[in-house]
Amino acid sequence: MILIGQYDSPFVRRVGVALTLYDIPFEHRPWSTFGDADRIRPYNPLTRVPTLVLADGDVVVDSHAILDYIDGLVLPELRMFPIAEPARHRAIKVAALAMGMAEKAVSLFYERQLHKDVSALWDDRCRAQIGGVLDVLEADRAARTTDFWFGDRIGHADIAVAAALGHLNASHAGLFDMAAFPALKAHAERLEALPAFRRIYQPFIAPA
Ligand SMILES: N[C@@H](CCC(=O)N[C@@H](CS)C(=O)NCC(=O)O)C(=O)O
Repeated sequence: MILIGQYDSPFVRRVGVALTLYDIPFEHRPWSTFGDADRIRPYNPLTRVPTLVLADGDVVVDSHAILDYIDGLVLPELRMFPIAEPARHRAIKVAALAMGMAEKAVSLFYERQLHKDVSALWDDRCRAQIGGVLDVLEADRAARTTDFWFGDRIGHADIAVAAALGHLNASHAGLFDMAAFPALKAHAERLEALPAFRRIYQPFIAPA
């Protein structure tokens, strides 16, 4: 299978890290959604990443859908979203909040980068949404004592939070002071030190 997209995208990175942790071989095409849009479009008319091209030519888009697909390739006991409820929806909620926050960070970046006149309304709204998620995730993580969010085994929720924080702090350096979110900071540092995170990494490059 082929994973399209650059690892400075938290959505692409969470997929690359999951494939790596699952030991699923894949090829990587680090194509930019702007500079390489013509290469991405034949696979995904949205020209968004991550885009996963399967061996039979089928294409899966959107990181959550891609993780759903690749989870089906591994033994149930190895899957990084729990299968049983209520653990499953709790983990999916943390991952969805983290990825939603990342979407707002991307949106804020595009607003500031691509518009000559930045909308103060949109800018404020994105910052409030990101800050709100940081507060909720910080409180949740601070109440837990385990190495990972839901115990001693890494899961998609852990990866989503760390990937989102890495992207937020790289694309909006200094916008949020991570000293105010010590549990999330420690969580991200623990994850970033893992070999899979070190391997699936790319410094942030502004879209052009
Ligand atoms: N919900 C999507 C979000 C993906 C996304 O926003 N990717 C960005 C890159 S960080 C992108 O493709 N942006 C180009 C665009 O939206 O036109 C997912 O989880 O995969």
